Amino acid sequence: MLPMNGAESLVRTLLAGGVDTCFANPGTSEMHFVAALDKVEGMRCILGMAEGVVTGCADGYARMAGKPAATLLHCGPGFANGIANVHNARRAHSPMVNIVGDQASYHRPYDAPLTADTEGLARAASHWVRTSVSSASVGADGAAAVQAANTAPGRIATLILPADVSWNEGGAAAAPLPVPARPTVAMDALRATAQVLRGGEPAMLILYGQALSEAGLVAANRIAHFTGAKLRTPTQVSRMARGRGRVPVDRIPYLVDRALKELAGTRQVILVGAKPPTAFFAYPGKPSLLSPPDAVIRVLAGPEQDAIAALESLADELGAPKCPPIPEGAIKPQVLRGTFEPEAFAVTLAALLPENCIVAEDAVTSGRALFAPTFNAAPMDWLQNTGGAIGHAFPCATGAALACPGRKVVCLQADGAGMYSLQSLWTQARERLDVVNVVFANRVYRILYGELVATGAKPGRASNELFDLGHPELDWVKLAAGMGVEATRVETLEGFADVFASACDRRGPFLIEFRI
Ligand SMILES: Cc1ncc(C[n+]2csc(CCOP(=O)(O)OP(=O)(O)O)c2C)c(N)n1
Repeated sequence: MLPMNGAESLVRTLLAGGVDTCFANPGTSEMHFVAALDKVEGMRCILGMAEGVVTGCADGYARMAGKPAATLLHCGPGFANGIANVHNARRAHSPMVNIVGDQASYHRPYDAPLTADTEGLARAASHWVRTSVSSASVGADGAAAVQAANTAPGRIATLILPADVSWNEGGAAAAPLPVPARPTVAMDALRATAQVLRGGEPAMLILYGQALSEAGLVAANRIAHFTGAKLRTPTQVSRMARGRGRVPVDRIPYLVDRALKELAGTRQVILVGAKPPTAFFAYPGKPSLLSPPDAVIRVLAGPEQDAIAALESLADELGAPKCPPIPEGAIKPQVLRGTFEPEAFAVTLAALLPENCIVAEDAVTSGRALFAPTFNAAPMDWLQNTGGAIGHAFPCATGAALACPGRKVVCLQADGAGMYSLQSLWTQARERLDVVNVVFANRVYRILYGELVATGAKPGRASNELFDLGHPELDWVKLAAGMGVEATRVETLEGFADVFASACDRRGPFLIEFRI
């Protein structure tokens, strides 16, 4: 093989490891990596016009492709700009390989303007961080990064690439490193959980990650049907198989009082890839933990373990029937009329979602009622903002569309949150992605009024100014048009139904501003 520089060895290593998509926003320190992308065939490169778009796309891509994309980011500040959606990806257990170009090693002591504590920033958001020290080792570093990202349950790997390490000759592409299999759940843990369920105390299984795949849900349904245990998801799911024919599992409500009510009386909480049920925030006088203080919390499967096998083995251990009926959701999808109201919108959307679509949702208060009414929608996959850093649905939908070119993507985005990453629309237009974006334009940070009251305060002049998005009004039709995405405004559910149905019938990105 001809001699190659560090950057080329890294691109070849990534490709050998199955990483063939790179979301990027490069700068000078990444020029040799970009030149290597020009030279080596096979890496799909997608420009994101803000780092939060780049990292949010990589998250959406990973959730749907089941493998990492690479990101290409510029120095400490570029990585820092992308951290919020790296954080969301981390909470979703999405695998991700961040390549962060940085100052040449000998240039660092001069403290040039973009010099920053890149490693420190990377460490704050990544499971695995390494700075490559020589061209000869970059290939091996890249292979280790891919291995780390692919290690269950899915990890954030960040490789910092000083410019001279990138451009110096002596690079050697590395073969993929083996990825450890998901550890299985020990028989003792299965038997102990079966014992608890046989005891008949009110139990709740909280399912996350793998457990929310179709196979995981089917196994969980066997257990629930046989023992009477309730099934729930955390408030936000990374990816869940939903719709007709799928096991209808509701989520733990966001509002603490409602969540406490849901979990009241539960004596046994069984975690399957999930964390203990915890409120998003502490509020004066309210508990952090949502399960009753006298409930016992047990782990059936940790996030990195094989949750599907654990659920299946537990169902077998209990002697649960193989194919119990799958419960049906209670609410019938239908197009309703009138102005926006969260539940009526959900019932209407359920009637319209295309078969096998992907829904990316960061709809905040407008999305609170979406789960139960969409149990009887067409079968689809549902992705949510798992880390609570808002501005996630636009880029997540964009990355998901790149991962699954044959599937319609429906993006449900609150307007305030949407302003964090609206540049994703430009990427959707540029890549001609099949995404129908719905923006809930209430022109206010509505949720923050509820949070203000929940913390014991009252709205006043400052809060009204800080939560208002209406002066000037955002015009989403013009914002979308300015980025090459066709858009329409609707003000009623029936108007929405018409436009949404025709947007789903055509290909390419579209945006619907739903005025609330
Ligand atoms: C990165 C980040 N910044 C700020 C917040 C705090 N925050 C949570 S919700 C919200 C406003 C959401 O408003 P909008 O998206 O318009 O939805 P609505 O409440 O109107 O439904 C803000 C600012 C956050 N969660 N994440």
